[in-house]
Amino acid sequence: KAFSEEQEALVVKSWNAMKKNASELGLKFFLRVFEIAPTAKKLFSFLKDDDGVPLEKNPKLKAHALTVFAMTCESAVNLRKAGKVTVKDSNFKDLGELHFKYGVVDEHFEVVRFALLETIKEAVPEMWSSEMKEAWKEAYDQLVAAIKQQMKPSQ
Ligand code: HEM
Ligand code: ISQ
Repeated sequence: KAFSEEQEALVVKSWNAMKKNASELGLKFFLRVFEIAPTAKKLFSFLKDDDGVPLEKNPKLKAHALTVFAMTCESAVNLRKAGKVTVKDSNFKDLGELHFKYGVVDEHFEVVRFALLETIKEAVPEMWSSEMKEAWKEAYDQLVAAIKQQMKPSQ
């Protein structure tokens, strides 16, 4: 099924509303991921190195988490416009290779998807609906498919 204009609007609308609390949002997203999968913390170089620093004081953490939100929103826009997602983005040419190198596996993508959806639900409860959930889920799944495609360049 195609990604509709309405679905794009739901994603863009909620992301615009969430952006106002961007730093809180980024921290919550990360904390949610580690609540479900504590061992995932070890994957992030900027978290495993400085053990003493509390998560909320880590300068890299929020920016990284927000990138995932922004890219998923961008994915929704591309899905509607072009019917597909491409991660040829200049900054992160090889997102697939990078995640493979850091030891990210299939289960991690499911944990992050769950955490992403829960974080949105808590950030904009007044907007939240099953349609909104489905739109974000689809945008995320398609983005992940594009990243995974890069993880297996031979296929
Ligand atoms: C790095 C996006 C899923 C773990 C990155 C970076 C981006 C990104 C843009 C590079 C950031 C930078 O170097 O500035 C995404 C997107 C995802 C996704 C869009 C899904 C749609 C995941 C998942 C995991 C994960 C499921 C596993 C829990 C990591 C790790 C790094 C990374 C470990 C390297 C961090 C470091 O520099 O130490 N991700 N990611 N990512 N991501 Fe993801
Ligand atoms: C995946 N990749 C990079 C940063 C992230 C932050 C929070 C959750 C998932 C992430």
